[in-house]
Amino acid sequence: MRIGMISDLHLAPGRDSRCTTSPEDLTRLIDQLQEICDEVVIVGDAFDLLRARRLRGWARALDRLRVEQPDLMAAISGCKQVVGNHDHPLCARGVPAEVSYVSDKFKFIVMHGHQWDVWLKKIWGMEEGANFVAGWCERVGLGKVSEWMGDVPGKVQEWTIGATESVPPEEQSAWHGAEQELERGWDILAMGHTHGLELKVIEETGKLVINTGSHVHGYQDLAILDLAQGVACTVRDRKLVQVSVFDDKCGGWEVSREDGRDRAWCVQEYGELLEDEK
Ligand SMILES: [Mn+2]
Repeated sequence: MRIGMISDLHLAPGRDSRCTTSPEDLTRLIDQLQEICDEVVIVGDAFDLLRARRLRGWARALDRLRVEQPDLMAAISGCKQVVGNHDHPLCARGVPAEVSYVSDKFKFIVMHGHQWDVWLKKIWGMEEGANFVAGWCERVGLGKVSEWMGDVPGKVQEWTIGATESVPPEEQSAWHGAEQELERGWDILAMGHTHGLELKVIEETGKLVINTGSHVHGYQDLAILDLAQGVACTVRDRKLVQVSVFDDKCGGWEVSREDGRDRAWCVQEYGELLEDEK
């Protein structure tokens, strides 16, 4: 089974959308992923529902999006989806917090990753309220304020718990959370949320974490996992970035060398997506 993944599109109606990939490009990308993969999963934050013009106006925002971007919304509805922190109202419409796949070799779980957020964001109503205010700051030209608000949870974490590494506190808690989740019996975990695009092998266990990137910083990110082949890869702007392969001998994942055969395999299999590699 082959699973394609994208995350953190942060789509909203009109000018409120933070998605930097055009609706046409995004629709095409999802359609191509559907062709190549058995399933496509949106790993959370497909929509920016907490920044609607009215507090809790998410249902209306979705209705507007459906009118504005019918093709894109149809493509999205053909995908599996897990909720993120910015579209968790979708729980009410049956979108799950996680999906999992079990093959002969691997147990694989997909979740957005906000589950491991710093404590400030977990206070009831805090994130919803803060995003509502941040959304309006951006609309009235106070983008700097909303940026500053976004930095607060990490800073508070730093002040109260102390920074131990050079890694930003929010990223640190995401990686830590992912490792802990893997210890519950999963072999592979995919997450979004940090907006980083990365394949990371946990040194001690050889387990794999796939971070699926975003579509809000001008990049078009995605990841593909082939469970039968034991090959994972990340793609940015239609160029292959990292490839990781499962080594049967040592029973763990490893990140493939630049000139590895596995890269050639990916280029051959995913050619449709990797226009620039040809
Ligand atoms: Mn998120």
